[in-house]
Amino acid sequence: MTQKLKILMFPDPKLRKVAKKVTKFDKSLQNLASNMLHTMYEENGIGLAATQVDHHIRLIVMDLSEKRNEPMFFVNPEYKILDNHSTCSYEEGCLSIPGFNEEITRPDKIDLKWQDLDGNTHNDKPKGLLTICIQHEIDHLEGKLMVDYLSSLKRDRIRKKLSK
Ligand code: GNR
Ligand code: NI
Repeated sequence: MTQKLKILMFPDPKLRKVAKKVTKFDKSLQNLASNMLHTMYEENGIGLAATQVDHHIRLIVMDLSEKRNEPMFFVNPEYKILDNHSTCSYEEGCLSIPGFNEEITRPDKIDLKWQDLDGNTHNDKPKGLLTICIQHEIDHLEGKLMVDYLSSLKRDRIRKKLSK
């Protein structure tokens, strides 16, 4: 039975926890992944990190397809920046910071390594939105949020609005 999970909202301090590496590729990992995917679809998101649903393990779900039928799962993802001078800017949103979209600049040439839900290792140099989204999600696993790239003035304004 698939469940919709509750998403933590900024400035909840639990969003600042650093997620632990996944070591057991079992049924409970699969269950969490499918509940996260369901939650992401229900909330019309393109990605979701386990941290956002208060599970502090290195698991990310994503679907960048138009038809929302191409789920992707990333376990223990890591990336290396291939070129520090090549960047892209994109108006990002976050399900944990509803109602705020902000232009964020990130490296756009990365080498990505991850495991799937069975523990098999993969490696790729992503293109386009995947490059942006995976960095946004890996930030969540590190307890980092989109608003950390903004000025403290802007961040405080968002914090105040969401604390109401
Ligand atoms: O749904 C989401 N859209 C989005 C748009 C641009 C860059 C990143 C994202 S991820 C976000 C869902 C979310 O909060 N994931 O952590
Ligand atoms: Ni987010």
